[in-house]
Amino acid sequence: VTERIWWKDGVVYQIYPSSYKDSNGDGWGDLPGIISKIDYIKDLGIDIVWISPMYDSPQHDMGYDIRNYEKVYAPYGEVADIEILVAECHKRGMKLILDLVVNHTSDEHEWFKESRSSKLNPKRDWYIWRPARYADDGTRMPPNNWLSFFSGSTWEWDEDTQEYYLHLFAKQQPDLNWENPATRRAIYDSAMEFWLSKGVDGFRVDTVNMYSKGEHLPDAPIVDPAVFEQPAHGMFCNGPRMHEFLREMNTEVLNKYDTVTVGELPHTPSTDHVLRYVGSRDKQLSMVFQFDIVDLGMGKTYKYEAEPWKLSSMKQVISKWQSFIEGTDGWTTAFCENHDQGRSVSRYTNDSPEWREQSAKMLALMMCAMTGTLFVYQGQEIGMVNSPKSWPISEYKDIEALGYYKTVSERTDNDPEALARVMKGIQLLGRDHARLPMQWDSTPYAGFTDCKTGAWMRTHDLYKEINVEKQLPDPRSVLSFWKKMLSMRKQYKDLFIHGSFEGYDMQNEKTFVFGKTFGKAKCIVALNFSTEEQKLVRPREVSGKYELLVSNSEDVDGTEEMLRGYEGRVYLVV
Ligand code: TEU
Repeated sequence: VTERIWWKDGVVYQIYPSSYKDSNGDGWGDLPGIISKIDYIKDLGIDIVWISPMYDSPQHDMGYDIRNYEKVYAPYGEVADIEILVAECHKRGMKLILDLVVNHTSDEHEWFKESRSSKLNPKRDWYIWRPARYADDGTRMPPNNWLSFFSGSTWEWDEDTQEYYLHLFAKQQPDLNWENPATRRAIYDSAMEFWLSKGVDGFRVDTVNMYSKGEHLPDAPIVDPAVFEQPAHGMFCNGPRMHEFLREMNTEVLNKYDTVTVGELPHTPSTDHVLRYVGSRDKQLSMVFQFDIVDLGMGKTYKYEAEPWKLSSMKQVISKWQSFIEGTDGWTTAFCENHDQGRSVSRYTNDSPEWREQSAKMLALMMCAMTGTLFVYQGQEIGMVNSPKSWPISEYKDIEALGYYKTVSERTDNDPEALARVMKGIQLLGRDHARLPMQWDSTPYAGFTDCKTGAWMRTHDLYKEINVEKQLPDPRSVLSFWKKMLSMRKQYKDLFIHGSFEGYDMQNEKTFVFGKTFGKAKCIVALNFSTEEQKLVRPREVSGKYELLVSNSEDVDGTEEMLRGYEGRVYLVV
């Protein structure tokens, strides 16, 4: 019997603070803006609110570069606003979790300023410093060939102290040295205890498997002889002391509170390895995000060199990460959007005007039938779609996409074909798509802000068609469908949240049919991932009478042999 814990049955709603709601007209979202929407969130059927980094930051990576863990970024508000938000959530029976970003800080954090000030500074060892290597001709080279997530070397030269420091992400995001116990203590106190003592209910843990890098930091294997820096995930993910650090984090901090943790676990394909993080007896993390589903269609070596993906691959990865906890004491997550991804309707289905609502509802139906804790990203509940293809690169703001675009333009001497290819990748996979202002209504800037000069990020051209105000009263809207599905997920929580998953007809590239079973209860979920009608093939393995529980098409009674374009149905098998 699976343990019933609040964070297992709860639905999480992720808020990106810069883009949710601006309350003071400066063009940036803020905490009072979020507080003003708390009843909207509750009414949607949400149990846990997760806010992406709202800490003081120079915003090179939208707050994932933290200058001070104990301060709120001034345009977002102040610490007291988080206390109000906690209280408002708790009053409504909801929980609040924050983002814990402790693989790195901003280079403007006091700790780093001290660390870089001198080799003799007591905090020198709080970050990862290494001497240069020298080529035969005397050229100075970084300590290894690792490629940063945001292009270029992971090493930045410090002229004053004549050493390099490590940054897996931007050069403004130096990596903390977790080998040093004093660093870990400071992280626990400043980034965690400070907020938990204010009533926060846990954390989404950023890049949780990168803290332990080992001592040696060897070169990554050469994959592209033409370039020096190489993708090197295998060299720094899941390092030797990772599990020890997480156990310590629980003993030292988390166990004192009733918390949840959800860790980001990129580049960890082995189910056995993931289980080591999420088994409940060996307490490390409550659950993790495993990224196979959102990696579909990304270039294998360079993300924005997009590749076609197949429905059979999606089925395979969903099936893998739905099933791996069976018979164990571990737990899993279900998600298909976050602030680092293109919108699911545009990536997995069809965002053309005639199909986008139908396919948004189908994805809602699919997600709500999945085992694990469900995560919904702001705007997903109204079927927001990727930025228009007509937008030039100058509308994009994300350090990752712009970094890659610049690398390719330099490397190819602005070859139009290469740049067009990258642009296509960004139009599909860019992180900015999820960061556009939330579309509240059809007033200027989608009701996100009343700033005369607009929002910090351009509002989607389609905000008059896709917005909350329009969808709220409409029983046929994407939003109403999400609400219905979220309440159905609660009603059938055994099957949907805790059931065991089985995929059928796995090679079919048009339809996705899976079953969920819990004790004697069983349901079949059938989804059509195409615009044409597809035959609903009932799995031979399943016997019993099919009773239609829900469809995203209005006038369907369940006896129809054919699934309509982007139709999804759930049948109870009795
Ligand atoms: O992302 C970490 C991560 O694993 C990256 O691979 C990320 O998924 C990648 O940029 C997508 O191509 C987290 C945050 O979610 C992201 O917003 C931050 O930029 C990053 O950490 C650094 O803190």
